[in-house]
Amino acid sequence: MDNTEIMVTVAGLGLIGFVLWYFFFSARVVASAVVAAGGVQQVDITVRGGYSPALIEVEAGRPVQLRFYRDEEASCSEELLLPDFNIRRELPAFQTTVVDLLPQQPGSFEFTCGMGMLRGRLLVK
Ligand SMILES: [Cu+2]
Repeated sequence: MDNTEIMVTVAGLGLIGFVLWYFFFSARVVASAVVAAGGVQQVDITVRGGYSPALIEVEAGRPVQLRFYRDEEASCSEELLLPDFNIRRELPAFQTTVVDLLPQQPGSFEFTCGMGMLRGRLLVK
């Protein structure tokens, strides 16, 4: 191998490493619910230009309480939709809005802002 080949190989390995790192760490952004008294699965979500965390893992058959704190006034995030649960909710700025639901079935359920621009996902196991 000459120097160019070595450089290309190193760059390629670096890129692969980066992709693996990215997926590994994105996977870790999945938040599992904290099970509070009464078996309610609570998750705190910050809303600011997106949902953080955007991937939330919960267990089926147990009540879920999503606590959205909207940390901005940007109008994009003022409405929250969880179509699979028929939920449409206003999120007042700088307040926590509690959304209760009971996922009966395992699955992957999207939640979005009113325009479908901000996206998050509830993974029910
Ligand atoms: Cu929006």
